[in-house]
Amino acid sequence: MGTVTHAHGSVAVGTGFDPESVRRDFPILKRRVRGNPLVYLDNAATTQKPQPVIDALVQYYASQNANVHRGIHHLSEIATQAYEDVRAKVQRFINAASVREIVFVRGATEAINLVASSFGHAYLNAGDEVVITGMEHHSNIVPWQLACQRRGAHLIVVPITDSGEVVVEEYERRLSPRTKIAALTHVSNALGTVNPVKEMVRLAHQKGIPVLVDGAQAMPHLRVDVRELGCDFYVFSGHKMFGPTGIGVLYGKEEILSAMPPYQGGGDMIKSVSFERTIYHDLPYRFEAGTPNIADGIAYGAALDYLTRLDWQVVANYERALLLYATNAVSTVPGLRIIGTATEKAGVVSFVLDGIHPHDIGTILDQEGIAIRTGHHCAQPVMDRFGIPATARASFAFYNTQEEADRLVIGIQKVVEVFK
Ligand code: 7TS
Repeated sequence: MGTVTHAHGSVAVGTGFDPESVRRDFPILKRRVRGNPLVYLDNAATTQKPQPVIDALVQYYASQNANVHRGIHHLSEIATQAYEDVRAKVQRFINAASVREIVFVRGATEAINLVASSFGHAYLNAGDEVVITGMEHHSNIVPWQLACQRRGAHLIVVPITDSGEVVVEEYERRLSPRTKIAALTHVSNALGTVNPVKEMVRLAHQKGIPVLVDGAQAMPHLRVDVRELGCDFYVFSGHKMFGPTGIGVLYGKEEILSAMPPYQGGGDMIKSVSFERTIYHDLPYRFEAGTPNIADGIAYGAALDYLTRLDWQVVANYERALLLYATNAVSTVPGLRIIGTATEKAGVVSFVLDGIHPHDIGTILDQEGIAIRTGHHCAQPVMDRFGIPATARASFAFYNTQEEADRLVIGIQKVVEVFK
């Protein structure tokens, strides 16, 4: 015990990325948990925040706070400008065609609910179908179930393989003349699988079917170009990409968004209101009723700036090498089985240990200061598919290190020892 028996190779040196160069930007990574240096491997749940994001939040409240889109006073102008600047940053970050295509929401969950509700209301009818995959997060299942129930439509699920992949032909076969939309995760939070969404979008479009891509787990790991993917909607959460909680994005092609009815009614989403008739605002404001999350939106801009400053190719190579290293390292533990062995993966090592409940793994690792998530990861159908109630999931970000992967392995070895 206490040693890592697999062969060492330096992940950082091999890729030219020094995680220490970013770790110092994330104050929380310096803290100790239960007497040990924190090993934060729950990045798929939420990522940690770099100092510029924290500073932006404080600065906003200390010197800029005002409501947006309404005041003619100085502070309101500053806040509005700062908030709208972030919309333009998001547009550039994902290469959207226009700021009108960037709708601010609370997160991926709200974005999907918005589309399921509004698009569903406009286009779903009795007998229609919505196609999803067998590896969706509950956020990309339940809103569609609700929409289908309301409209008498059906949810069609593309099965996944033992390695946790979608067979593209199986997907294609389920796209029918009744399919009104396909909603697909880019990266699975429970398995780490990266889906070939560009090809899946192309196949759907061949049949005239629009596609929503759930990018919640892709944005922290991949550089996404929505126009290259060609998808109609792309959704993500700021807090999973080093920004604050409570802010996220719905990207939607202007053509399709402008034909959708409002989701919520209220201030800011209208041009004029009378008791007889309300004229809705232009995009994107039509989908942003009420005072938005101004502070977190502005701080999210600092997260985008931070990510923009990184050499993404170098970071991606490092993350890939670290994931491979961690996968090989944990695989050396006797009785450990990895759930999700797709060829293309990002960020996630999900596993089970013979005869040991994942919650016990998580509890013992926590004693060592190692934070992982255990449970069904809001993807219960994935657990059912693999015939297990839960997994232990270590999820990585670019600030994680080879040493942390080693500590994870030592921790898991300890778990095995305890349960011997
Ligand atoms: N879609 C995917 C693929 C996700 O992984 C998550 C959150 C969501 C949508 C919802 O994001 P939210 O920000 O609106 O909550 N996934 C996880 C997870 O894996 N552990 O905690 C939350």
